[in-house]
Amino acid sequence: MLERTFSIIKPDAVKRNLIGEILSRLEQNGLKVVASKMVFLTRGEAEGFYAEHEGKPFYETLVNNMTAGPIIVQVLEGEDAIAKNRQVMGTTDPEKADAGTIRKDFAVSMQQNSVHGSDSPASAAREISYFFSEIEIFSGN
Ligand code: RTP
Ligand code: MG
Repeated sequence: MLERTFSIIKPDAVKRNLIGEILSRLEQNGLKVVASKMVFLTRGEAEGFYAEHEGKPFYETLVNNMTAGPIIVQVLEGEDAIAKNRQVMGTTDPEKADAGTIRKDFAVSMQQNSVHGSDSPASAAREISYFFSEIEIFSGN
């Protein structure tokens, strides 16, 4: 099924000049960028984006890391884009990630794990609309 997912290239990756490397992995796996911009999240924006994790032990560090520098937010489109993106990303903990995944090859740690990807159709819809309006998304381009 042709699907959209939401993706972030996180501050640790932007800082280390890895935008192109990461985009290549996504594109080579059939994910197409249909919306993209660079933003620098405020604390409030990062807290709102990660509201589902509020109260968890890693929440503060997560918000700190996500506001440590600019990020690329993007909408990816493709066949089974949500699952495909998470497969290309690899598991949250880079040490446990499969060989050839973005996190295995580029992540620094579980907290600085280079990318984000929506985990369900409902999160994809919420996360896309957190950053983009429909007229900024060029589906099927
Ligand atoms: P993401 O949302 O970033 O795509 O990653 P995910 O689904 O693999 O992980 P999730 O459980 O949604 O957690 C969001 C981000 O919080 C950090 N985290 N740290 N135990 C920990 O130290 C821990 N657990 C999660 C990670 O940076 C993760 O990407
Ligand atoms: Mg998640």
